[in-house]
Amino acid sequence: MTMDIKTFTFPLRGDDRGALVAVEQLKDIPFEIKRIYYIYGTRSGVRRGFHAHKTLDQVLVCVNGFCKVLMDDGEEKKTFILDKPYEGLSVPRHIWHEMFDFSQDAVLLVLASDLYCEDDYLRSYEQFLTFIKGK
Ligand code: T46
Repeated sequence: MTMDIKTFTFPLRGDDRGALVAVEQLKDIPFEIKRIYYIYGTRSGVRRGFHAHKTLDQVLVCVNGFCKVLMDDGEEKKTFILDKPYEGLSVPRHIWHEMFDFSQDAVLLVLASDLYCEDDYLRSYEQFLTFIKGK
């Protein structure tokens, strides 16, 4: 199986005043955005995530600083670096993900296809493997 992770380069609409990036649902990313959240002030050495989602699709954008994202579909693992405020990285449903190596100034913006629902999380790796094997 090859992991279907997409990267998006958003159009830059800046001018001599500085940069501006706009992201539109169903145009720049392939789903309707129902929720936005962001992670910042992550302490050095902290690793976050450690879960997959049953139905949620997301796009991550590191709008300041940088961080890394490990993605795992149960067979293959890939690590991505997010360090450009005009680039998005998809985290599709059914992908185990971990975010790490946050720079001190990192701001990780997340565009999500649905509202927060704790029942959508697969928070243990065993639960994740059982879920994807039963697909
Ligand atoms: C994900 C990665 C990329 C809420 O109440 N509402 C929300 O919308 C979110 C995202 C979280 N929470 C609560 C749930 C926990 O009590 O905030 C607390 C911290 O969330 P969590 O430990 O899940 O954070 P991360 O950084 O491990 O994961 C987050 C998202 O939860 C997750 O969906 O894919 O970022």
